[in-house]
Amino acid sequence: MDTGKIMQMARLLNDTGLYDRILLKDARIGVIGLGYVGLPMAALFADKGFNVIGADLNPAIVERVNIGRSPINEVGLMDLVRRVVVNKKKLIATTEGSEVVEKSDIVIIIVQTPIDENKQPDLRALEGACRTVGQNLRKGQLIVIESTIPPGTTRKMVVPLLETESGLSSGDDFFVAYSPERAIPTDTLNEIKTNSRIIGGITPESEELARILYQNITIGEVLTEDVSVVEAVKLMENTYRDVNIALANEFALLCHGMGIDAMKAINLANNHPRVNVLTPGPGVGGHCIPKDPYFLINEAERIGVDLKLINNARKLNESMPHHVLKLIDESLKDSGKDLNDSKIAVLGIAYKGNTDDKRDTPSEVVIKNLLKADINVFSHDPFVTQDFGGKFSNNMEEAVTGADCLVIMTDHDAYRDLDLIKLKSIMNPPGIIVDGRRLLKPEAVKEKGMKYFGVGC
Ligand code: SAJ
Repeated sequence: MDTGKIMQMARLLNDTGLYDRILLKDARIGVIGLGYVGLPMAALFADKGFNVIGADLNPAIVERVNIGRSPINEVGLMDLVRRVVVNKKKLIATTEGSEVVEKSDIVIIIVQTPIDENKQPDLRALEGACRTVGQNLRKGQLIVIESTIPPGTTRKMVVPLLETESGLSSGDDFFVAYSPERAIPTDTLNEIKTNSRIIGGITPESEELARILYQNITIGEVLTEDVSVVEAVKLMENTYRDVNIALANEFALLCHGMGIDAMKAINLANNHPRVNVLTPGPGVGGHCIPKDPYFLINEAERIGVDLKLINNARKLNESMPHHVLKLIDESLKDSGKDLNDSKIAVLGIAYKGNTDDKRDTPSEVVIKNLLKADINVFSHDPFVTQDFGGKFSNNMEEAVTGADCLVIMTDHDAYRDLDLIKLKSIMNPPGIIVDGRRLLKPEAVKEKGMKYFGVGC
């Protein structure tokens, strides 16, 4: 370690004591935002022995956490929350962000950063959290942002807000770091614990404090870089996924036209050691991938760079629910049926398999468009409790009985092994299936005398 670094460390130890307190698990951690990643992360720190206080504006979430229950369906989270709240008494929740800042040495902000109807970043939740933190900030605290943010936000928005509201100076009086969450919903706990973590501090001290903090909850590498680079890394990761899915979707549209099975082709292509094409589907949903590329697109427009590939990938993925609508119409016409007189059963409301999250789900576009055209829509999902205006049921048989067309929108495990004989007996003949997720084998469906239409075949 060079002399400068040693002096910085010495300053940390002397001035704040925070370094030691993190190592001793004596630092108190506050988490603002108890959502899909905020709660799992808060619970993991609590499980490691830290006293954690979390804030969420939603009183229902706070109430549920405080009785030791998880408000979301995520593998292992219910048990973990019960353990840290009820048994270990290491995690409590409140609706007051100010209380979190007052009672903590470290505050992690992990709130939603959506886009608005014009696809511009909507940073109101982050701004509100930064103001609350700033107004209650004390010398020596470490503030970490985990939300996905547009390039430059830490230096241009977060730090100035914290300084203005507190009257303190970052670097001299308090520490700021950016470390985006990188865990995939449905495997969140495991990925927080094992994925490598990237950290950018606005000073070397901030970076070092954040580094030793996160080493407590991950066995993955903890990598550090300039804060602006780290902001760009997170956006690159999700944009890469969006573009890769768009490639799969475009190929699927081509294969559909050519009468070739895109899944067979992609699976074989992925056999090549340097190819990893993702899976085509009915669209890209969730809170992250459909909006993160727009953070890049907006910044590119501002500085006059034309992002052709990223823009077109987004448009293509946004068009996929409309391709499903086209498949529904085509499949009914093929059997001499009229969409207007048909009953459509949509299987899957969540944006992807085995989650209860329906934010930005492609099913919303499909269901709302069918309803707008006055079509009779029934829907089912094992995890959610309502859809977007159709007749929803948690009982699949109820949703599917009498349907002319069954549309698979979500890759829930529960839909992988559908009983085709049963389906045929309760659907209107011939029993049309539009498989947006390619969960069923076309040959198996056709063998039963039913009709199969899938994305990419
Ligand atoms: N999808 C496809 N085909 C695929 C994979 C996904 O159509 O081959 C669809 C899904 O069905 C879903 C959407 O894309 O509708 C997004 O799902 P996802 O599983 O790709 O991603 P998320 O949004 O659940 O989580 C992503 C992850 N990012 C990456 O893997 C690069 C996660 O690690 C991030 O933490 C998360 O975004 C986030 O919060 O940013």
